[in-house]
Amino acid sequence: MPEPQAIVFAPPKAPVRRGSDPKQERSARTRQRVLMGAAELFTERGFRQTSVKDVADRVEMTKGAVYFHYPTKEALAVAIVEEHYARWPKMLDEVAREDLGPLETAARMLDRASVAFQDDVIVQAGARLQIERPQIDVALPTPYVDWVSLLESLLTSAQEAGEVRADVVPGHAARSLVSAFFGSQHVSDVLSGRADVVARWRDLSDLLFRALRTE
Ligand code: LUB
Repeated sequence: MPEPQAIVFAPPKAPVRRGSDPKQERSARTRQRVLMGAAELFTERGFRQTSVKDVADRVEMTKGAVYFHYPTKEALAVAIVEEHYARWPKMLDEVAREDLGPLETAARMLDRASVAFQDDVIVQAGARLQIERPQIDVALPTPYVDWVSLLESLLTSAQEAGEVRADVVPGHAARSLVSAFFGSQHVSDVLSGRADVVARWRDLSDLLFRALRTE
């Protein structure tokens, strides 16, 4: 597959080198446990309806232990949104190894994203926190733009390879795919708690990619 013009997701962060220090490993595990507990609560109740005490109770720790790892509730939100975004370059690395064409890579990435929205509480919480951005007094990364850039890059490569209709504007089509995906997963969340998010995205994806492909 021709390399996408630019891998626009930030490169995946190097995995934390697990030193032999058991204390450091225990602290990392505790930090992750707190993050997952907060992600569950942010997904279930939202940022404003979740207190640090709620997080401490969910993970059966003291508030002090939570504050040791995350000094504020906003710091928890930032960490979760960053973890949400960190999922995508890792996913792209895995999908790129399947050596699909650029158009199939785009489709596969979105399919995999729908599975992440079904199963991954960090992705679910990241999406809800981004919707609640106006209520969170901390700078959060701008959503959607990295996905639009990646899909534009893949659709441009696909068009150059003759896989996408010549009259398609890759940047516009990329924005439409991200908007369609976000809407599809949101409707599934509201109507079914995302129980049907993968199937419903597949329906919409089939329609959209059929419209993009050259005959
Ligand atoms: C994804 C959201 C929600 C885009 O990573 C992101 O930019 C996203 C931000 O909350 O959906 C999925 C194509």
